[in-house]
Amino acid sequence: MSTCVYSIGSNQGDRLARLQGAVELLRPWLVAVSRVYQTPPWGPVPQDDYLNAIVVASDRSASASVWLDRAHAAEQGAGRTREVRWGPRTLDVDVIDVDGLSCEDPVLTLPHPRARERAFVLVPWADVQPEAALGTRPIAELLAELPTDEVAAIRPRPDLELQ
Ligand code: A4P
Ligand code: MG
Repeated sequence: MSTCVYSIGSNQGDRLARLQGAVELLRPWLVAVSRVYQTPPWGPVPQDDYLNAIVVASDRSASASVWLDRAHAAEQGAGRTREVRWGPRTLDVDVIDVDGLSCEDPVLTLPHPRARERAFVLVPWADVQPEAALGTRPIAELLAELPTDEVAAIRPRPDLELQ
């Protein structure tokens, strides 16, 4: 069995519908979906707030590259075009972790190299897998090391729910 943790994010158009579209594409393998959070944009590009969530998926036989293909298929389904790195997007689907594998390949780097410093990944992940680890570090420890204002800025949106 292979288990993949995805971070999904959107800050263009109908953001909740974009996230729901990713959940639909991943539904055959769906294990858990976090709450929806509104998050300030991370990175150097000024842009609107994101909605972010975490999706956990399992498949008897998927390899890590199959999980990446599914991420790209979900992005394409949302009509995503690749423009500015870290810029606004209809849908971003990042592979955060696959079975604790470690891989430096630029096509698929595992675990996701920036996940440990991103409250918008760690906060929703802790919703669904509070005992999870990223590499050798429990995510609860990584979260405790992030600046408290960055963690506090990840706001649950109980009015928005992924089905
Ligand atoms: N790639 C390598 N490893 C991975 C991985 N673990 N998961 C490769 C996904 N992709 C991986 O990604 C560039 C290349 O990375 C791909 O060809 C893939 O093979 P991309 O999606 O084409 O480009 P990108 O998303 O613009 O760049 P990057 O570096 O992936 O950006 P991020 O890290 O995805 O950041 N702020 C908030 N609040 N919420 C967000 O969701 N997202 C971003 C995007 C910026 N700021 C954000 C958010
Ligand atoms: Mg990405």
